Amino acid sequence: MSFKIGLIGKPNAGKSTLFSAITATEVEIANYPFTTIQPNIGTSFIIRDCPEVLIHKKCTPNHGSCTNGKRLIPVQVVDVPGLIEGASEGKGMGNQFLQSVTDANSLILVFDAKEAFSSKDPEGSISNEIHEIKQEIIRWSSGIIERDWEKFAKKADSADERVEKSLIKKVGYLGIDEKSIHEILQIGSLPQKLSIWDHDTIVSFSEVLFSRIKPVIPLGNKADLLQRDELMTIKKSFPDIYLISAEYELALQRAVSHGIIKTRIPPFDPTDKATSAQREVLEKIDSFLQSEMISRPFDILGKIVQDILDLITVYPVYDESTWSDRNGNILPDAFLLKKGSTPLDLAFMVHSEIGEGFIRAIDCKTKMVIGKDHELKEGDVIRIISKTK
Ligand SMILES: Nc1nc2c(ncn2[C@@H]2O[C@H](COP(=O)(O)OP(=O)(O)OP(=O)(O)O)[C@@H](O)[C@H]2O)c(=O)[nH]1
Ligand SMILES: [Mg+2]
Repeated sequence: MSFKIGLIGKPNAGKSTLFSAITATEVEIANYPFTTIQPNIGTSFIIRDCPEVLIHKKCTPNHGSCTNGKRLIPVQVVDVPGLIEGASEGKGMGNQFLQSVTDANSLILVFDAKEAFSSKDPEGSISNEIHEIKQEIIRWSSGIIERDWEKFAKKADSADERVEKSLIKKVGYLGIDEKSIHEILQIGSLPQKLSIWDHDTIVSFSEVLFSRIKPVIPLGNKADLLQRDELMTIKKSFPDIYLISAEYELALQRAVSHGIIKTRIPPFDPTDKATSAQREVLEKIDSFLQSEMISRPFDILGKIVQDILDLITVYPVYDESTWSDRNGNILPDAFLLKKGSTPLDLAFMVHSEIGEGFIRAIDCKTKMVIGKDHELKEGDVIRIISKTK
């Protein structure tokens, strides 16, 4: 399963700059709104401790890479065109924006933290911006649900089926299941009879739906332009907001790709290629990153995957003693699975035939046989034994 993280926000917030920094893809970046017209799609990474260290061998990943026991596991990132109020009615890049939201598992809401301080009430301006963007998404999804609602609701109420099943026909495209719909109806105390739902009921439904299935993570960008006390103001009022400088992150990414530094992790040790001007910039970035208020994008992606999407990393292998596939590649694959997943879920993820022919699995760390209902955990190395060869 591939997980997609969408970068959303108002025009000029720095989404494409961040996208470029974390996917190492050059895209158009400019100081005017609506630079991005079509979504950019790229691959970024989350970093996990690789089980290779436990067997003292070097792994050979099919995707991503691994250095010194730190495995880079690919996740998809979408850079979405800037959003303005009225996008749900197709204004600005409305349609492209909202289509990308549908596909993403989680959304990073990028805002220009510097701009917030050009207003008299920075905190108010930040919470407004976050609220407005969330509302625009809700308006859009409510609009889709409301289309032909009367006809749909009448038919659903007269059919002999559970309300959850009927609603799946409306919102299933968002990747939600009946169980979650059931919970949403309970959380929102929404009526079971759909024909009595009015506009406000549909909006409430959309609100709970989105907060559950598309978590939005706010991220204040352009922190390099803020004073320390301004950074503190944001952190104090919004402890959950991450603060970054996409511009500095992109500079570091480019420095790595040009061989000026080896990694993006400070302290930087510039190579002979670095000019004195570049060394100066690197020093400035290094001291900026020292601040405990500043986050790094890869750490943020890691937290989203682990704490918000609740995913664990599991490594399927063919041979439980060498932890390799049939061709001798060590720990070739890393799969991201929902917490609570079982060896049977993993088997289906590897291949539907392997899932159908599932017999048992082996936990390669303990060499114990585990059944199809056993709960997998972070970093497990699993051999699946299936009728399918
Ligand atoms: N100082 C500073 N400038 C930044 C930062 N991130 C982006 N910028 C600048 O902000 C401007 C807009 O950046 P983009 O990445 O194109 O913004 P966007 O959100 O993709 O904009 P749209 O595609 O129009 O929605 C550019 O001039 C960037 O160089 C940052 O962290 N610090
Ligand atoms: Mg852009």
